[in-house]
Amino acid sequence: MKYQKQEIEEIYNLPITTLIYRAQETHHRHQDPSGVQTCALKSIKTGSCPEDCKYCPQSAHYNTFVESERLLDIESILDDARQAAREGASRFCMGAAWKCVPKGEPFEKVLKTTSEVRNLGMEVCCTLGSMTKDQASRLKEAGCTVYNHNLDTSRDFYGEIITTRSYDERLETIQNAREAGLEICSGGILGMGEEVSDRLEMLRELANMNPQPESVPINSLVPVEGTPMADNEKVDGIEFVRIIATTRILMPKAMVRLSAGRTEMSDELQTLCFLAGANSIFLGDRLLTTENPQSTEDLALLKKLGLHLLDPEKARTIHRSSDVESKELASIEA
Ligand code: SAM
Ligand code: DTB
Ligand code: SF4
Repeated sequence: MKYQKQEIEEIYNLPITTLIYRAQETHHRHQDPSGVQTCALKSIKTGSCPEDCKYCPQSAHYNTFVESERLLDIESILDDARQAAREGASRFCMGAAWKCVPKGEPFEKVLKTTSEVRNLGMEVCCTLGSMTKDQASRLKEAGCTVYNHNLDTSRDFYGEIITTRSYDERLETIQNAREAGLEICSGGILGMGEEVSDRLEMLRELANMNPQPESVPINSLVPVEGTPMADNEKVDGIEFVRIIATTRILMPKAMVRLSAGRTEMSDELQTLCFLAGANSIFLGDRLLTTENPQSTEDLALLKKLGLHLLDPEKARTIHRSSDVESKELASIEA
């Protein structure tokens, strides 16, 4: 059974009390409700990206503060991974500003880095652009757990923000990762000028995947000077919370990640997001190129809320199993 547009709209538009109640019910049934997954991010190859994603400071099409850097050495990435593990991160996510995963030496280096990070005991996530099934299999063999590749928005709105890569190419990379046995991390960005209906359409695409993505990052646009989205208006906080709750209800077993944009959110808004079913954050003072809250502040907030850090194994056993029955569960809960 696939989700239809109308039923998703009905969930999203519920009175907020009922919406959050339903999201909490789902959250308590399928997740450790007091656990929060913490992921660290590292840009291993920065800037000069040939893609024209209008939100992105790393695109070569726009003149931004980002200084390009070649693929980093394994040792310097490992230093950051060790630091992330010490700070309490359960997953280390490596991002590269590539159109697609390269062949030859750079890819061999990524594979070696992946194995070494895995040996530190953290889950490894990679986000390296488009990827063939063969490359996906090699990443999996090297110890990569998850591949992040976002849909970003609805199919209709997508053409307004990216022209150099198609929506179908994105779906193909996700499929390649899935067939190679990698878990899928896929979500999007709010605040790019899209309508609420585009956000819901993106959630429909994600929720109708079988199996559903194991992680769904919901980013709030970080407007960066020099990109065409530098002056975009901030997303309404309540609309953001509604999307988090809808994501939780539609994808009960996924880790719903409160991703970019948290530096602009109050503790209270983030708390509302946790109440609405978010259970994962990026930990560390930097995302890829932009700022994230200090980890000390984040850990203090989690402590104040009585939430604990999920260890990697626990997070995995909870969200790992097949999602075929998710829709049935969502209907039962209605
Ligand atoms: N190049 C790879 C790709 O596009 O898949 C991996 C890195 S890319 C930076 C990963 C994701 O970061 C994008 O898909 C987008 O959702 C998010 N992102 C990039 N710039 C952002 C911004 N300014 N605000 C919020 N999210 C952003
Ligand atoms: C995701 O959805 N958000 C992260 C991660 N996946 C790779 C990236 C956010 C990037 C924000 C802009 C920057 O720091 O460059
Ligand atoms: Fe390149 Fe990824 Fe940024 Fe798009 S989002 S410009 S693909 S780094």
